[in-house]
Amino acid sequence: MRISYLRFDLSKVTGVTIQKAYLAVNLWMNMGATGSIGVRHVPSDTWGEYTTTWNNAPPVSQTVYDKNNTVAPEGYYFFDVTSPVLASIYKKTVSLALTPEDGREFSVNFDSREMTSLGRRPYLAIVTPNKAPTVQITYPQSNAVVGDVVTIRMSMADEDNDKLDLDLEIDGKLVGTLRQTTSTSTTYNWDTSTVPDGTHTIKTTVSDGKTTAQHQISVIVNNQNLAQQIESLRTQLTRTQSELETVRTERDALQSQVSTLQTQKTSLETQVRNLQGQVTNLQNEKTDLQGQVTRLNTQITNLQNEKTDLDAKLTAANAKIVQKDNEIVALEGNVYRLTNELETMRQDKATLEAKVANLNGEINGLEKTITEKNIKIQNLEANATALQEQIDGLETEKAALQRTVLNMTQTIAGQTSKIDQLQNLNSQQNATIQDRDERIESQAEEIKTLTTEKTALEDRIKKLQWTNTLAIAGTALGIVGAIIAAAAYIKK
Ligand SMILES: [Ca+2]
Repeated sequence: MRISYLRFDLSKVTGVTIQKAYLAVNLWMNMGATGSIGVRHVPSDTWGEYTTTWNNAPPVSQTVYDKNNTVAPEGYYFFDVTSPVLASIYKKTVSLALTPEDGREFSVNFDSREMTSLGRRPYLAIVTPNKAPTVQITYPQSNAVVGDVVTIRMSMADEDNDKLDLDLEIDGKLVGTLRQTTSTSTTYNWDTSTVPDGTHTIKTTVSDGKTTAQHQISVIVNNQNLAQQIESLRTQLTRTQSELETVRTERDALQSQVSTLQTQKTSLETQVRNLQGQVTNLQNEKTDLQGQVTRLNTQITNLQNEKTDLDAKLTAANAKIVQKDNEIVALEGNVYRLTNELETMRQDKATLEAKVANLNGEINGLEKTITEKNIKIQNLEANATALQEQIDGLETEKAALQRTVLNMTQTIAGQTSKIDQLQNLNSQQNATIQDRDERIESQAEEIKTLTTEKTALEDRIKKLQWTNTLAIAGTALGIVGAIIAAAAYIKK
C-alpha cells in the first residue's frame, strides 16, 4: 500500500468566500489497474517533501473526504477537499493524502509539481460564489421627452469578468441583442417616428449565465408639433442672430477701444520702463560716483599720509644734512689740525734727527773714551798681576824665612841678637808687604770704579740709541696716521 502526500500554500487565498475546494491530480499512467482512491486530511504540515518515509510519515485523518475510481482514462481527477481546506485556511497551509480505499493493491501514477508541463501538475481549485452582473441605461434619462432618432446608451459590468449576454426591449419587444460580450458599453439607435407620440418603456437585461440583472426606464415621444416648433425656433434664431450681430459690433468697438488702450498702456509701460532704466542708470552712476569719491578720499588720505611721511623724512634729511655739515666742518678742522700736526711732526723729526746726529757724535766720543779706559784697565790689570806675582814671591820668601827662623831658634838658642835683627828685618818686610797689600787693594778699588763707569757709559749709549730709534718710529707713525685721516675724509 502506498500513500501520496500533497501540501498547498493557502496564503494567497484571502478576502474571498470559499464555496468549494477541489484537489486536481493528473493521472498519467495506468497499467490497466482499477481501484478506489480517496483523499484524507493530514493535520501535520511539517513533513519533508524529500525525507518522508513509511516510518516517519505523518498520520492521516480517519475521514475519507472524497473518492474516485481510477479506470482507464488518463487526465485530471478532481477530489472535493472543501472541508480540510476550510479547516486549514487559518494556518495558510493544507496537507492532503491520496490513499487506496478498497483494500487491494493496484498501481497508478500521478504527476507531481516537478512535472515540467504546467498543465499536468497537481493544483487546488478554489471555487468562490458568483457575483451578479450590472446594467444601466445611461441615455436618455427616465421620463425624458424625445423625438426623431434617439441613441440609447447602456453600460454593463461583471465583477467575476464573466462574459455577458444583453437584450434590449422597447415596449416589451426585443429590438437588439449582444451575446458573450466583454464590452462595458453599447448603443442602439431608436427611430421614434415609428411609434406614436406618448409614453414608451425601454428595458435592458444582462446575464452572466448564472444571474441576470435589468434596468428599465420610461420616455415620452413627442414628434407631432415638431414642424411648428422648428419654425418658431428659426424665428428665434434669426432674432438671436441679429442681436448677435449687434453684440459683435459692440464687441468689436470695445475691442478697438481695448486695443487702443492696450497700445497706450504698452507705450506708457515702455516709457515707465525707459524711465526706470534711466533711474537705474542714474542710480548706478550715483553709486559709481560715490565709489569714485570714496576712492579719491582714500587716495587723498593716502597722499596726505605720504606727504606727512615725506615731510618727516625731509625734516630728518635736513637734520642729517646739518649734522653732515657739522661733521664736514669738524673733519675740515681735523684735517687742518692734522696738517699742522704733520708739519710739527716734520719739524720734530728734523730736530730729532739733529739730536740723533749729536748723540751719535757723543756716542763716538764715549766709545773712544771707553776704548782708552779699557786700555788703562788692561794696563792696571797687568800691573796688578805683576804685583801679585811679587806678593807671591815675597810670601814664598816669608815662608822660607819662617822655616829658617824656626830651625835657628831650635839650634841656636843663644843667638838672640841675630834673632832680633832677623825679627826687625821680619818686621820691616812685614811693613813692606802690608804697604804693597794696601796698594793692591787701592788698585782693585780703582778697577772697580772704572768698571762701574764703563757699565754706566754703555747703558747710556744703549739708551741714547733706543731713544733715537723710538723718535724716528714715532714720527713715521704720526705721518701715516695723518695720511689715513686725510684719506678717510676724502672718501666721505
Ligand atoms: Ca458573475
